[in-house]
Amino acid sequence: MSNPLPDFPSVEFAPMDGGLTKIIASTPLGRVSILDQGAQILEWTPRDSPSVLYLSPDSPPRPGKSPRGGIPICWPWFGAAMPPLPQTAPAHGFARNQLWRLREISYPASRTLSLRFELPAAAQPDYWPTPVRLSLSIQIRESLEVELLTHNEADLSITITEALHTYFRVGDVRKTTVEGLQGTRFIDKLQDGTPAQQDGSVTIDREIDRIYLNTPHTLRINDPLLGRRILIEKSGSHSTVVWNPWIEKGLALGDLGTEGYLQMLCVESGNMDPAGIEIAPGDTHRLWVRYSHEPLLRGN
Ligand code: TA6
Repeated sequence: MSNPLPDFPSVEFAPMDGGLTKIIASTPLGRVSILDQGAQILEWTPRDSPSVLYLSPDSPPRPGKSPRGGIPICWPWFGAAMPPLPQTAPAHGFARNQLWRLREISYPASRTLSLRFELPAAAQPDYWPTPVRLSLSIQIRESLEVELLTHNEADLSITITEALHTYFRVGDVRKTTVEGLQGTRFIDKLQDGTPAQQDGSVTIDREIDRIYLNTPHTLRINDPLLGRRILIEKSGSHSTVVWNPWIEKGLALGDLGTEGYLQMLCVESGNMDPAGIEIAPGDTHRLWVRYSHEPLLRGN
């Protein structure tokens, strides 16, 4: 590791172009960097493993545009903005393009660090006036825990769709598999939303863009090239997206280089089923994910 981990948790603030700030949280167990815009986790490098998240070198942080990689937050809608939202409303919601505030740094246990960010109410655009409190908590241990809380302060129910749009770094996506989705139904966004069923593990040999429904359970990403298995445990998430743009779409994105698609795989946890999640007045919806990693031994 170029920059060795400290003996004690520490937090540094690095100014970025466009007045943005990168928060670098280091502990003896790993390092996480977070952009204040979107409270977007950019990198997570555990003590004994290469970076677990993919971050495109061709997508530097810019005001109002989330970098391609890390864990962008899709909220309060997933995918394209649908009427009655204005056509100018951004894909995947506005939360990832707004400046969040770092509200709390705590050390819940030795060698552990926790940070909590809040989206200021003023950051909510006029076309989405609903009084809601949105916060993101990040806990760094051997694993990385991410919790997105949506507290409905309105006196009416609200319905949202949401995702932690996580880009994982893989050795070669063509040799990577996703386990835990076998037998589940999915919406294939590349086949006009045609419903289908997953047969066996998910393998990637072309563009893939699927919303797997009723998938609250733990998933595993097997990466034989990096000799690593990534585990995704979650709660408050009913659906999972698996996405890789492959060659053509990867080039068309313009910020993934020519071969970036080979080193990334999005396995997104959230509630992307178009029906969404309904939150009653005064209630809080909790989306929680724990990412961890373990060696992938040959044959297992
Ligand atoms: O989650 C998959 C997806 O909805 C794809 O359809 C593609 O649009 C991807 O998100 C990237 O979205 P972004 O707005 O970050 O470029």
